[in-house]
Amino acid sequence: MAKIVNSWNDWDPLKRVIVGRCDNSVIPPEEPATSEKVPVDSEMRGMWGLRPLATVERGNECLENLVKILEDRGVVVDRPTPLQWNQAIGTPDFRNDSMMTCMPPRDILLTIGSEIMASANSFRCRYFEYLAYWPLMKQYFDEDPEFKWTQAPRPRLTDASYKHNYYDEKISLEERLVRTANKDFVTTEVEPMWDAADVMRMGKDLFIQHGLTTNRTAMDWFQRYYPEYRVHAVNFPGDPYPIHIDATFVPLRPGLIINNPHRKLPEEQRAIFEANDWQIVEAAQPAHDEPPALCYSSVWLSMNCLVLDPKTVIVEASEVYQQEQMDKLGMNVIPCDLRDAYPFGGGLHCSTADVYREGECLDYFP
Ligand code: DAV
Repeated sequence: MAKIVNSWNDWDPLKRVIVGRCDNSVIPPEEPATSEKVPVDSEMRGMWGLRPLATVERGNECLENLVKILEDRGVVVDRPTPLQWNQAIGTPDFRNDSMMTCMPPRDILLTIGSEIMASANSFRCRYFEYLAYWPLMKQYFDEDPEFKWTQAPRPRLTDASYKHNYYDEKISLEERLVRTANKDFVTTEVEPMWDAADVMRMGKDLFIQHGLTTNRTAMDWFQRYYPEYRVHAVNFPGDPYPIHIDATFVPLRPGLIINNPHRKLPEEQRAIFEANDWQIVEAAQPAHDEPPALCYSSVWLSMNCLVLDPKTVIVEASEVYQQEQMDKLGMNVIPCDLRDAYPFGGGLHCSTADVYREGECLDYFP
């Protein structure tokens, strides 16, 4: 029996990875937490239902491009088993008219060492998304005697989990930014809620973004669950829609991070990096003025790259400025045409979840 699951950070040599699938993807109906992150002027506001088939096929084609690049380099690629996402769901606490997708895996699965934990997402439409990964989890469990198959405490997601009327179409961008700066988000603190893509893993240290998808109670929960790690809450006041750390603060190798210039890490939170001689570089400008159609994310998916090892990174093919910057930073850049997968939930990092990277748990901030 072999070791299948092992990953402590986002840069050690990647050997095995999960890549999402777009099949049956749905634009979910509005619910307390989701309207927060659909910009007011988005064409997606008020619409929901199965995504057009042609876009699903094209999204899947993009993911196949990524799979091919990975497999050509000897990385083992696993794929989830999509459900019929356009089904209504219910628990004792809520009903929702539909689920969403199994893109992107990065939001759902958190790999720390030999453990993969399914997250505690705050969106009701994502409550059962983990099921798409259960066949893989069972396989890892059967084949790797050290694999820890874990599910974080499931949030109830009753109405008490959200601030109602937090969102009002009339609030201006400035007002949103004031709220972000004050760490006033749509979720309450009645239970831990978190998306795995808000967690940046760096060996002994976990940097977790407090924002629309992850609350303070989740940070407490992490620190108690992993007493041997240091949990750091980080936030990025310049982001009016703060969800997920991976288009904001992205490590390329030990000692080097790119930071979204509109979402700078506050001075006091930079101290730990500076004290340990880490360089925080402003990420290059995105090549696009707008995200593709029917996309939740911002143009900053430009920096949502997949690091294959400390010298090699996959960057979206049209993101020429980001590629150029990576090159100057000493990385070998592999372009991958993936932009038409963005509407399904994200870029190269989002679309994947770590299974195995060589290496061990190190202390980068002694
Ligand atoms: O910039 O819209 C996208 C992150 C997706 N995982 C953004 C964040």
